[in-house]
Amino acid sequence: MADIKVEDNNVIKNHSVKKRKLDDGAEEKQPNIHSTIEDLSSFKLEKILNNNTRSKIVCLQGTFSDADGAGLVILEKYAFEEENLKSNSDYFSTSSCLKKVFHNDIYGNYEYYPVTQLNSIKATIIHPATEKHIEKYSIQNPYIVDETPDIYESIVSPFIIKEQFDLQWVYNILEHKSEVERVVYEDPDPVNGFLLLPDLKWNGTTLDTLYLLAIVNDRNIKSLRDLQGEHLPLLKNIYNKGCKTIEEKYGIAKSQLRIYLHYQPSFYHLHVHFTYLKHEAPGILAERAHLLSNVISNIELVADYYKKVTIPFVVRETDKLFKVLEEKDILKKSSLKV
Ligand code: M7G
Repeated sequence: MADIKVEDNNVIKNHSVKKRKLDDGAEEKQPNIHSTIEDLSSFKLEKILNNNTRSKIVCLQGTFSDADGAGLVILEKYAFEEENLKSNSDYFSTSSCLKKVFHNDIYGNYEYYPVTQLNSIKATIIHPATEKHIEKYSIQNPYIVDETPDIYESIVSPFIIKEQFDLQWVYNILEHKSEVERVVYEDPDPVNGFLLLPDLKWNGTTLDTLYLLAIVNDRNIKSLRDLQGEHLPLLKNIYNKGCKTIEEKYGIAKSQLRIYLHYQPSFYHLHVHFTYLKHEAPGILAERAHLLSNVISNIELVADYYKKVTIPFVVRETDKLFKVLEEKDILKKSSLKV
């Protein structure tokens, strides 16, 4: 039984994340709330982990009265769908309601309540949430680490192997056990094949916020660091077939796509992000996103490029890795001689 310590102002609460031992010694995962939850009335809020007023996302930590373990509820206001606006439908119907706040000469301020179906909020629920999930969704100070191959091999790689997020959701997708109907393309080749589907962050319909994920079939590639010459056919396959599928299905040309890998990723099974260039998706900043075309080009130039270079990445104060790097004095040192 592992304990998750949840700091709620001055109160520390312990949530049990029970893992029952099965006869063969394997651990059975604690049941989650997803098969029973119908509304959020059972959610007891304990802490607001992050409230981003710009992206209009709030991350809430709490518990569900009918289930054990900590839960995270992430609420996000949707972007406007141009198609809905253009169709002139419900936005401008008499079923909507306009309340005047004030007006002054030609300027008026109103609160507008469109019909319910235009008013939905995206809700992502993670249950049972681990300490690492709570860290990931909490607001924290970021720090840049210049990760040399040596720092990767001696500190980061062993840490990742020990502490990484569970990849069960990835394997469920690859084994056609989850999100089967969401898959938009599949190349079953075990070496160069992948699956393309809408990312968890995307509802799959609002083109303005298009976000798909290509997940490779090969289970041995953890991240950008592992990529080398032999992976070029895989990377080019993802680039070409991913773009072709998105153009055919969503009408968005490859010149309008931002195609990238994260370093460090949260999940260490190689995947590539496809987002609409117009959409400022989370995680597109220079310190984390590596454009796929750039990655391909670097490897074409030097086959083991990513084994040799320093790759900066961001670590946050409450990440366990932050403490490890701090203890080894890595955060103070810059690997670059300037
Ligand atoms: P990442 O670069 O490892 O880390 O990307 P990030 O989450 O910090 O960006 C993993 C991507 O997988 C993210 O874009 C997630 O939104 C997405 N993702 C995570 N989960 C648990 C799921 C899932 O269950 N289904 C789908 N379709 N996407 C997911």
